[in-house]
Amino acid sequence: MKLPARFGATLFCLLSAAAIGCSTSQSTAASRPAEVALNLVPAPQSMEIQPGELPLQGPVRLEVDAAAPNARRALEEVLAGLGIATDDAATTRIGLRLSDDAAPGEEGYRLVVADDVQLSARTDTGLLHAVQSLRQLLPAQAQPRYRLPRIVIADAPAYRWRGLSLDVARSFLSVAYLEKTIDRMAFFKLNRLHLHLTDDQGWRIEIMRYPKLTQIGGASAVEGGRSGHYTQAQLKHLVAYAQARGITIVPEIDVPGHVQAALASYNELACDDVENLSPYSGREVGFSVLCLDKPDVVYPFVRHVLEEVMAIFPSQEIHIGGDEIKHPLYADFVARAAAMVDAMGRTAIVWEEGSVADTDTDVVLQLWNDRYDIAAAVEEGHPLILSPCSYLYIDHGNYAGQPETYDWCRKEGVPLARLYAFDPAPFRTAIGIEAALWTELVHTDAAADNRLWPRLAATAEVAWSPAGQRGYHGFRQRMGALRPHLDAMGIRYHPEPDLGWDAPR
Ligand code: TNX
Repeated sequence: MKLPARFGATLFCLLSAAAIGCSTSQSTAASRPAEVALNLVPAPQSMEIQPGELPLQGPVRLEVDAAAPNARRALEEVLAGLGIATDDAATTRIGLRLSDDAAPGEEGYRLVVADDVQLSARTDTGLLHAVQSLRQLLPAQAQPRYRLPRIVIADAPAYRWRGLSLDVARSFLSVAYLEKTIDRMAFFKLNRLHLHLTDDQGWRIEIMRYPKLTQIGGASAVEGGRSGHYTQAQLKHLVAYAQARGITIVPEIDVPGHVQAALASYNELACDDVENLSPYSGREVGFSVLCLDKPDVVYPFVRHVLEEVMAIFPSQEIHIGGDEIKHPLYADFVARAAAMVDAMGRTAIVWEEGSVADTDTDVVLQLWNDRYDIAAAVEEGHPLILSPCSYLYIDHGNYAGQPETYDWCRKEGVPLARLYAFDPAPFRTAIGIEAALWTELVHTDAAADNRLWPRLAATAEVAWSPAGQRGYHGFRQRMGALRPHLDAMGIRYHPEPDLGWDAPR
């Protein structure tokens, strides 16, 4: 994606200069008062700053396309939060318009601030992203009056998959915490929440046909972590909550390994010679497996579970795990499970190890190990979700030696600058990236916030903004300036020195 030449000066300004007082050939720093903010994360594809501002005083008139209910609700929330009233007789207009213009794609949008504010997109989701940009152009807290920069933004994501993977199996996270996380992800235009719902230490999704999975498997957790499970009604609620914010929840049922919680619940899923059938709360992985020598037991189980999963989650992609298991029948299992997903009209995602299986080339592989050889799978055309651990495993420290973090993949941890430096471009078949928060060592909401933020904002920019439009220098300034928004959302972020957040406010 190439930036039109006329946006060059603006782009330089956006990425390199101090965000406040940013100037172009058409508007000077002197003419731009300090309270007009221009700090967008992720950086938009293109942006043209016009001279002057649009003052927002008193109520505004909303003109909203009836087919954009989610964007409307998001806009109304933003305005209500800032104390901006709406009134059909007001002179300043904010328009939310669906257009047939194919250019912005499924998620793209245009935001024009002139004598009024016009947001347009092809879809409600595109308009949701436009509302988030507008929100970032406004202050986080109510003020006596507002000013918007006159601006033309034409924006669309570089990648269609911009995700967070959350491990709720090792240590449970409440529905309320997931809702908050969805709201915060939406602010940065992230669009996939992958829930790792099952593992050795816990089974977190209610399956009607196998109630013991949550009665027994839901009662355990990693040592020091939280147990629990989600009912199907709660998960349906979360799916709708996320959907209304432009986010798809992607469920993961991790098979055939990482299944001790399932074996402890239904012993017949284990091979007959397996003696250890107790719930597990350790941290070691790679010891449990569904008995692949009992296909008549294992495959109906997997199918029944997947049927219930698919009735809850409309996501086209369904994750079936497949990590860290060595077994002569492993490749055969992955091929059969992926085919099962396909027969149900969905597409399987498998951790990278699954590339050894003979599957359709539309099966998505999730890359996590920096040294894993994925070349053959790329050659075959398998789409990739990129989560290389030395960049995107945010269970690793915000800094080297951070307490309660892993460092097995990178002993220096995964500081913000490191994550930001990840370049997806060399992976020809990548559909996007996903940061992963494993929770062996993350047992509270505060710890989760600390590991997620601000690194998820960097994840969002790497996935959304084309390489030419992003740079760590500008990101630091823009992100640093968005701190009041993070505070307003109640995020207990890591006090990142690169953003100046270690200094007291
Ligand atoms: C590897 S990545 C795992 C997880 C652990 C994580 C800890 C992957 C597919 N498996 O089971 O939680 O490392 O960093």
